[in-house]
Amino acid sequence: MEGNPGGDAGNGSTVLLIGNPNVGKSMLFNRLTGVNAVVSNYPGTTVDFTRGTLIMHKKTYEIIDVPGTYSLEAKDLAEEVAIKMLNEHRDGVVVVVLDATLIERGMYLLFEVIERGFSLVVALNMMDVAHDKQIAVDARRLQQILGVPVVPMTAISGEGVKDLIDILRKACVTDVMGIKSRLSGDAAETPAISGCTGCGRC
Ligand SMILES: Nc1nc2c(ncn2[C@@H]2O[C@H](COP(=O)(O)OP(=O)(O)OP(=O)(O)O)[C@@H](O)[C@H]2O)c(=O)[nH]1
Ligand SMILES: [Mg+2]
Repeated sequence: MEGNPGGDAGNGSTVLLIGNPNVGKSMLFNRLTGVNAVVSNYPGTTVDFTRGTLIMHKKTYEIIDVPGTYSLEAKDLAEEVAIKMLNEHRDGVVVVVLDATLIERGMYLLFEVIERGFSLVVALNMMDVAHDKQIAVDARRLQQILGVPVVPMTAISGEGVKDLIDILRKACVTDVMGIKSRLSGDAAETPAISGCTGCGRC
C-alpha cells in the first residue's frame, strides 16, 4: 500500500483521531470542528463517538473522534469500536495523537497503525505540559526516523493546530523495517526538507 505524498488526505477525506485515553483527542477534535459536531452511538453498541467536519482549502474533511485505545487488540467494547472504525476507513487519514510527556506509552498503538499500512500523521500533544516539566521532545528527529509528519501541538491553547491541519494532506504510509534501519543507522534518516514536514516523501 502506498501513501499519497503531497496529495489530498489519503484517497478519501475522513480523518480519524486515534490515541490512548486522555491524550487530548476530543480537545483537538473540538479545535478542528468547532460547533458542528454530532454525537452518536456506534451501531449496535452503547459506545458514543463524535464526528464533525472541517473545511479547509475548499476541501471538506469528516473528522472522527475515535474512542481512546491502548492497542488494536480489543480488550473492551470501546477498543473494539475503535478498531472497527479504523477498518471501515482504510482509505482515510489517521492522526495518531500522542501525549508528549508519555510518548513511549503511545508507541505501541502508533506501530500497530503503521503496521496496518494507514496513511498517517502524528500529533504530539500536551507540549505545554512537556515544557513545564522540562521534558525535551525532538519532534523533528522523531519525524525523520518515523518517516511521517510529526506535529508538536497544545490542543488546550490551540497552538500547532493550524500546522496539523496544513500537514494533513502530507499524511503518508511508512514501514517498520525502514524505521528500524534508520534507528540502527543502516539507512539515512529521511532528510528534512525546508518548508516541509521532513518526512521525505514529498
Ligand atoms: N495542558 C494540556 N491539557 C490538555 C491538552 N489537550 C487536552 N488536555 C486536557 O487533557 C484532558 C483529556 O483531554 P481529552 O481531549 O478529553 O482526551 P481524550 O484523548 O479525548 O480522552 P478519551 O476520550 O478518554 O480517550 C482534559 O482535561 C483536557 O483539558 C493540552 O494540549 N495541554
Ligand atoms: Mg475523548
